Amino acid sequence: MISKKMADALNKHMNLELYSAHLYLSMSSCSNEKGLKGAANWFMVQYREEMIHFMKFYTYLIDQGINITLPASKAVPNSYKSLLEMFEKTLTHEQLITACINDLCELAVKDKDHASQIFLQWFVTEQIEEENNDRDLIAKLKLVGDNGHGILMIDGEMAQRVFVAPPGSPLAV
Ligand code: OFO
Repeated sequence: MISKKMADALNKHMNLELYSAHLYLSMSSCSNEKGLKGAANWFMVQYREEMIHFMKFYTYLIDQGINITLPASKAVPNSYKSLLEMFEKTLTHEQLITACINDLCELAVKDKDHASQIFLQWFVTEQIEEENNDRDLIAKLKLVGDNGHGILMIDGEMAQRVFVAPPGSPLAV
């Protein structure tokens, strides 16, 4: 059993994970429009990862006997001037997610809610990787600047990204 305050906070964050999924699906579409098929693949994989994050929160809340609420989704941007801008926005968004996860962890500690503390640990670790991936790509994109050949090389690397569902993760598209 978890407190109402904890359930509400987890439910709110669950919806933010769904927003993340929509944000990256839109970035996939924008990359495609720019002819960057590798980046489109990278963001599609990211979208699928975010759906797993969303489903992890959903399943945890359901397993705790909570009836979840899904408010109307907020519209996501669908226009970016460059791939660098997309990754700068991605890093900023992931830093927000990290801060929210940290707040949830603090609430779980205050509540002496050991189950939620354990549940949230996976996300604490995941956020290190998420931010690090974005920083790496920003650094590479800054190195090549406006050089089309360089951008296409990075796009080629991004085409290699493959979606791998974490073991035991709930079903997601
Ligand atoms: Fe991108 O980690 Fe979930 O939101």
